[in-house]
Amino acid sequence: VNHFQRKLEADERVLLMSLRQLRGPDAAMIVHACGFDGFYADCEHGMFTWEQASALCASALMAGLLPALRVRQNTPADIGAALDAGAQCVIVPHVSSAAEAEAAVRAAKYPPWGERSLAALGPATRYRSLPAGEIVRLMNDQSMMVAMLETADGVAAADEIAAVRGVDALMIGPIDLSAEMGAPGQLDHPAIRSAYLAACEAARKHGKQFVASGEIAAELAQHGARIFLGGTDVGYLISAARKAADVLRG
Ligand code: 3PY
Ligand code: MG
Repeated sequence: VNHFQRKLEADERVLLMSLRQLRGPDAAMIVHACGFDGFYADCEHGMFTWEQASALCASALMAGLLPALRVRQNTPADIGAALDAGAQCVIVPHVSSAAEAEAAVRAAKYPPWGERSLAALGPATRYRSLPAGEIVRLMNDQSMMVAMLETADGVAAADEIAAVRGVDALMIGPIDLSAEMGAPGQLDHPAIRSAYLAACEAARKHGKQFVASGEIAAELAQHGARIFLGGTDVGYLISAARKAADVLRG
């Protein structure tokens, strides 16, 4: 159990800032200075190379921050690479069934639980030369996995997905969900709201975490969500900079 898992067990909140553009070694310091517990780098839609993602994770681990990476696809190659890069939390997009969640867990856990390939020294173990058995035990215990539900099928299967051993948290992908519904970007749609509430309830019922974001985050906190996703680095930059420009112009 790592520092963040202990926080969650103590019912404390864990705040993650979303990264899209910050890719250098200063990112962890900036995220820390902003008051977040960690970051979530979106490697599905953000243009991070593995080298950049790994440097981000290494600097987060040095700074005592939680490095979370969203992988591009639910494949052993992507999930294994994210964990080898040093991610302590892997966010798997587009999980639509318990079978897909089980496949993600097999990719994320070492045998006998899963099929993750055992690597030698790397950022995930902070380059400590640990006995292989210890690496297996530590990583299987400490790596967290979030299943993103962003299809109607995924939302309908929230209960079975939450029940999968090795799925630590659920999260909604409201943009893809709204697009699938034929209402792209309508994040205040009642069906999106019910998806959040249903997925949060399913997660909590199975003793799992829920990752909350957006306008509904405060309400989800009332329903037991403890991991909170803030906005993106570039979103914060643009909104603050626009305000500053307006002030200067006025
Ligand atoms: C979605 O809303 O579809 C996402 O992937 C959130 O980043
Ligand atoms: Mg999405």
